[in-house]
Amino acid sequence: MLSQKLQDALNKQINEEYYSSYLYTAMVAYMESLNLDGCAHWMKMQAEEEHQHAHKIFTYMVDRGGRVELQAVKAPPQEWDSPVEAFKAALEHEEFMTRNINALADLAQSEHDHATNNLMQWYVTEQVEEEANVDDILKKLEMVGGSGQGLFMIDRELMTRPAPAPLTEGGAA
Ligand code: OFO
Repeated sequence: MLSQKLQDALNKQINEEYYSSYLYTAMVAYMESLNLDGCAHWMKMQAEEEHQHAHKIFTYMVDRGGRVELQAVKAPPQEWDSPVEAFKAALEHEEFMTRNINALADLAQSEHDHATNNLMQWYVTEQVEEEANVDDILKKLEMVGGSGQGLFMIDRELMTRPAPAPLTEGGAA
């Protein structure tokens, strides 16, 4: 059985993952407003992946006999100064999410809840990828000065991001 403290922390993380999905969806709208179809596509795939992240914790809590309690998702920003600034905000957000996951793993370990710790280790690994993916795009955008033909090429490349593969439920990847 999940402790109340862990249950509250997992419910909060579900909310953060839904917020992530909402944030990236706001970035889809922003990129669409600039006619950057590839950037918009990449953000859309990211938003879908975040939805999966929320659902994975949801299913895990149900499996453990916990009670999922959905909270209000706050409104994301709507505008950024440039595509570079949007990807910078995405990277900062992923760093924030990594800190949340690490805190959850610490809590699970302090409670000797091995199953929750196991689930959190999946997210720890996932966060390495999340940060690296955004950082890679950000560096490329900065390399081309965030505009002109370079931006056009990167936008085309981002259009090739595949849809996220379905995750298995619960603790396994
Ligand atoms: Fe769920 O990893 Fe990004 O936020």
